[in-house]
Amino acid sequence: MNTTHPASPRAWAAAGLLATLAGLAVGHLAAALTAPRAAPLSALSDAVIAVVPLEISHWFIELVGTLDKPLLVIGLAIGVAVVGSGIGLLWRKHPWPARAALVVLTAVGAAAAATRPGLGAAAVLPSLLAGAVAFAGLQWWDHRTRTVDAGGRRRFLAVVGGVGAAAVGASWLASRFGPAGIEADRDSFALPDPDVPAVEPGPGADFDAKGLSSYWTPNSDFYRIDTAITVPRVDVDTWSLRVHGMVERELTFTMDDLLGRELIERDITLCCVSNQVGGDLVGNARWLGVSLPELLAEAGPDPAADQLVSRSTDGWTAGSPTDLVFDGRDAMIAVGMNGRPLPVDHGWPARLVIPGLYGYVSATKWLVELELTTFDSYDAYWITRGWSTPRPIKTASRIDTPLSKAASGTVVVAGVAWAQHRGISAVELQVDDGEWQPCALSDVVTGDTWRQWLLEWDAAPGEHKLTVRATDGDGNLQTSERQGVLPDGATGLHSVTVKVE
Ligand SMILES: Nc1nc2c(c(=O)[nH]1)N[C@H]1C(S)=C(S)[C@@H](COP(=O)(O)O)O[C@H]1N2
Ligand SMILES: [Mo]
Repeated sequence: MNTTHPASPRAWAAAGLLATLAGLAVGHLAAALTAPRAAPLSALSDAVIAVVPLEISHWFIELVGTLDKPLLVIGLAIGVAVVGSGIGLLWRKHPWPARAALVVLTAVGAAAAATRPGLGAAAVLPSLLAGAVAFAGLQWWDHRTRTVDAGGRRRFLAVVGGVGAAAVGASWLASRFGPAGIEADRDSFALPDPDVPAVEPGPGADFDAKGLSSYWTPNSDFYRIDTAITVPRVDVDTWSLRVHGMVERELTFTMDDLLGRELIERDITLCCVSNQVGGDLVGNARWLGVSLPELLAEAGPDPAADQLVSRSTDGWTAGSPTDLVFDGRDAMIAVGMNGRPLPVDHGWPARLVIPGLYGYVSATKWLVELELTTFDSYDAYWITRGWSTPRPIKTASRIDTPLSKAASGTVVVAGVAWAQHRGISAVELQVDDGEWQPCALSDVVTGDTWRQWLLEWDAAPGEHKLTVRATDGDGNLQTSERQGVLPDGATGLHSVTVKVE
């Protein structure tokens, strides 16, 4: 049978879809081998985050929470797939406009990638490759459908589908074992011993109660918050940290430079300004790194510089008050977290940790620059998006256990409380409308970490409401007034309703 069957519109749309998906897969593979953030969908998502109006992003995050990024990527993938099908459909009758549309789609991806901070002009390559594969695929389909029998369509399906599937598999392998896969570097990184070890908190730092957060949050459980669609992959061998701005002399440090300095180790609790009352965007880790004020001092900071802007390799910035950086607290550039090199998700190879400030104004991951400037002359990432300039962390307390059910009799009620750098001096629990009862507090040695609290409650059957409140190290009681997370952190008391049987 060698007659020509003109392909149906549906077949053209399917061909467009398949060619586009194969293109995306090949583009993804090219990025996985070079710069993962340059993958077409990753770069597009990043670009959308950068340009979308504030109101829309707030509304979206409010609606879907931390699903925001996966949903954005999936939404864009569907969008590109729909456009690809449309191009296939258009090509059937109008091949030239369809070709032009494909070029435009390719250019959008390339432009998104090229304009991502920290990526160079070579970042256009994955998108160009994706476009070329889609183009070649549709061109071939066009040729087949116009000249040969239906068997040719099956071959198209097998070849283009096969190219796409092979690229997906190869990307997966490349992301783990390929040249841009930095996990091996990180895993083989020999973390030195500290010159100044953290003070051991002793056995009294952890009540070790069932359901209670441990004093140290394991790296695998540590909350992660950042704007990165694809986590930056930094090559530690070429990494450097530049100190510039209002300084007497610009300085640049390599990883060897950092490791050659005095290494300090500190327990510091990190928390996110967008943590809801009772939420889990908080964790305590043992950080290893170098003193931030000592390193900055070598550059000779201008006393008029009231803001330290720290910049990530992906362009994200935080602005911290220099008076806090230099007031003697353990502000540090960390390279180790809980005895391991910094996990990639938590900023490998180096990040900032400043006790007493929320993450968005202090805890820059994938750190590459420190710039001394003023608050008047520069607004950092979240400040331009409606969040407050740095304010102290709000005193907070959380019930970890029980959360919903308990057996009558003695019930261990326990949780954590934090007010970094001021410390926690008391925690009280209220059962229903009863008196506030003082809770036992775990032993900690600095005000920079959270403290566990615990109360043995004689629980009678029925439904009971438990409410917790803390007092910080300055003697100020946690406020019961409810406030949302914007612009400077939520307030209010955490309550749980427990069914006692
Ligand atoms: N490069 C970069 N660093 C960043 C962020 C970011 O989006 N990009 N988010 C900050 C915020 S808002 C918080 S709360 C902390 C969270 O650190 P973690 O993910 O290690 O817990 O990282 C901070 N550092
Ligand atoms: Mo945050």
